[in-house]
Amino acid sequence: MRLSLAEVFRLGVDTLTHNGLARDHAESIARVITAGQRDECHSHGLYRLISCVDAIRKGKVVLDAVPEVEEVSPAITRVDAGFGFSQLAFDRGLGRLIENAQSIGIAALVVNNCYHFSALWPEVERIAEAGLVGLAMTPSHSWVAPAGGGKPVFGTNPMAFAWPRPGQHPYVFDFATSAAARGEIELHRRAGKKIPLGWAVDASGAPTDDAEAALNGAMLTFGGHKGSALAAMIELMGGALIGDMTSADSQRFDEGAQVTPCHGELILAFNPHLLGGAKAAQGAQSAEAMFDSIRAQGARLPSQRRFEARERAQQDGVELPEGLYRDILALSGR
Ligand code: NDP
Ligand code: PYC
Repeated sequence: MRLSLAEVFRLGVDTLTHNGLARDHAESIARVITAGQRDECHSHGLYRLISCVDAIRKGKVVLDAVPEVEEVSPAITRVDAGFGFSQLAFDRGLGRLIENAQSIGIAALVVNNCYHFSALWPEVERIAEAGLVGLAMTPSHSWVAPAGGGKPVFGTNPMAFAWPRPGQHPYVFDFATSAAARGEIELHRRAGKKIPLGWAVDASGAPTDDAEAALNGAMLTFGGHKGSALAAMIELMGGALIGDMTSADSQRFDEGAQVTPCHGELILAFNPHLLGGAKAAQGAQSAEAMFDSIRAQGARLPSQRRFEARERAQQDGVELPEGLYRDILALSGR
C-alpha cells in the first residue's frame, strides 16, 4: 500500500476519533505517528495506532484530558497530562520550555501522568528548530533486565538528543537503552521473523532468538553495564526526580491490562548562545568540524537515514505492509 503523508495523517486522526479520542489529542498523536512513518521508524509509525486503540478500548486513558500547564519556577514548566496521552501535553508545554531556555539559558519541561508510546526525536527536533540543544528521556514498563541479572527491572527507556545546525538538519540521536525497542521485537513477531541473539533472554534466562519468548522473558540493555546504568539514570531522572512513576511502578499501575506505559517525561533545553557566551560561534564551528570528521571516514551521522527517508516520503508518500493497513482499517470504522 502506498499512502501520501496527508492520507497517513487522516487515517491516524480518523482511527483515534472513531474510537472516542478527543480531536486535539488525535491530531497531536497523528502528527508524530505520521512523522514516524515518513522517516521509516516503523516501530513508532502507524503501527502504534494499534496499541493506542487498545489502550483506549481498555478504558485506561482519559480521552479528553486537558493538560494543565504550571510555571513551577523560571526554569521549570510542569504539564500534568491528566492520564491522557503525552503528545498534547508536550505540545502545550513546548512554547514555555523554549521561551525559558531562550531567556535564562537552561530550562526543563516536566510532563507528568501521561500514557506514553512515541519516539522522542520529533520532540527534540522541535527544540533544535528553535536554535536550542534538546535532551529528552522517559521510562516505560519494566521489561528489561539489568546487566548481570535476568529479570526485568528497567523500561526500554529511550533518550534523545538534538544539536541545532543552522541551515541544515540538526544532529539528532534517539535510542532505547535496551538493545532494541520493544516495538522492534513486536514487529519481528508480526512478521514471523527471528530476532538477533543479544536482544533478550527467555523466561528461564536463556538467550533467545524467538520474538514471542523474548517478549515473555526479559529484554537486555545495549552495551552491557553501560546501557544498564543509563537505563537506571532514566528511571531516576524521568521518574523519581520528577515525582512520577518508574517503569516498575508503571507496570504495577497497568494491573495486567498490558496497555502502553503510563509515567512522566523529562525534556531539557539548553541555549548555546548563553552557555557558550563569547565563544558560542566557535562552539558551533567545533561541532561542525566534528561532524565533518565523522563523515569524512565514511561513517554516517545518526538520523541521516531518517532524513533521507523523509525526503523520499515527502515526494512519493510511504509504503505500508498490506496486513498492517488492513488491521488499522479494521480499527478505523472506515
Ligand atoms: P535505533 O537503534 O533504530 O536507532 C538509534 C539511533 O541510532 C537513531 O538515531 C539512528 O539513526 C542511529 N543509528 C542507527 N544506526 C546508525 C549508524 N550505523 N550510524 C550512526 N547512527 C546510527 O533505535 P531504537 O530501536 O533503540 O529506538 C527506536 C525508537 O523507539 C526511538 O525513536 C525511541 O524514542 C523509541 N522508543 C520509545 C519508547 C517510549 O517509551 N516512548 C521506548 C523505547 C523506544 P537513524 O534513525 O537515522 O537510523
Ligand atoms: O518500543 O520499547 C518500545 C516502546 C515502549 C513504549 C513505547 N515504545
